[in-house]
Amino acid sequence: MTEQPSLITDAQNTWCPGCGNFAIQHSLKAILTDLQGEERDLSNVVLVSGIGCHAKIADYLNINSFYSIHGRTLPVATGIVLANPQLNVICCAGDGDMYAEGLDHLIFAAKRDIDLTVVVHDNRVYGLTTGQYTPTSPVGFRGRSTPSGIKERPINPLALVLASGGTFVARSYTGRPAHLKRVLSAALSHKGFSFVEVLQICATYNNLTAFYHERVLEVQDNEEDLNAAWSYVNAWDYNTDAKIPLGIFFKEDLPPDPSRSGEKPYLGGAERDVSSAIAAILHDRV
Ligand SMILES: Cc1ncc(C[n+]2csc(CCOP(=O)(O)OP(=O)(O)O)c2C)c(N)n1
Ligand code: SF4
Ligand SMILES: [Mg+2]
Repeated sequence: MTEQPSLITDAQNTWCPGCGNFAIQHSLKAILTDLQGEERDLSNVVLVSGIGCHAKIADYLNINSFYSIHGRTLPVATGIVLANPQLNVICCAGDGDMYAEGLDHLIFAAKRDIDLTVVVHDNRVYGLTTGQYTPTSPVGFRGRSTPSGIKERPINPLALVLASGGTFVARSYTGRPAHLKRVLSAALSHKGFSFVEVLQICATYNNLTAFYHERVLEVQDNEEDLNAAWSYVNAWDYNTDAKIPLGIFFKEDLPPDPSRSGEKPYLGGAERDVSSAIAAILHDRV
């Protein structure tokens, strides 16, 4: 076997001890190591990160990466997929990143079944900016900007993605590394839009380790049964004390279309006419 470069860079790691980002980094590294073992060309893998603690993964994993801006992983990743459909694109985004600033992009990427993988590091807090609430923080969450506790109810991101037409919808947890690796690996193999919500421990501003350990429950994977998918997704609303299912809740392989033969629908054929592609996307949005 050819000698492969290390998958971890020399950059100094500044995540706090106990941070769940380490588990996501190690799971991705383990998957990439397996790919190296199969002599797969990792130059076809691109990681796009947002801004936040999670985003430093782009500095720490030694693969092609694009450190984007807050809430804009998906526009960048979509552009990369359109420009070169052969690439395997992974978006590592924060919950603030994806569910607040970037929410509309998530809905449209799912709707369009863009062929990429979204991994949300959902620590249910703005970690980098020292502990403000996010769309998935529970009622009563006390953060730096809300010392009396928030009154808003959280959103359920899995329900949102399922309703938007996501063809691979899953949840895992940084406290279950084997499960995390399996689910991320399945997401990366999916042809189409794959979405993995990862419940991630923030050791400093929102340490929910005990809460999750008591409640998470690995369930059987479900493929095309939409009713089963809805019952998994609705079992926990990000606010109650219910059991929290982990697993692949929905997977559907859409019939072959141009995007699955190496040509993306917006490119309108074999020619990669980027200006027509952009015009087509804009037309679709208005
Ligand atoms: C458009 C924009 N708004 C706000 C910020 C400031 N900002 C940087 S990181 C961050 C929070 C990140 O939270 P999250 O996405 O949950 O990532 P985490 O740090 O928790 O991994 C904010 C609000 C910014 N950089 N850009
Ligand atoms: S603040 Fe939280 S999310 Fe950020 S590095 Fe520390 S433990 Fe991790
Ligand atoms: Mg966060």
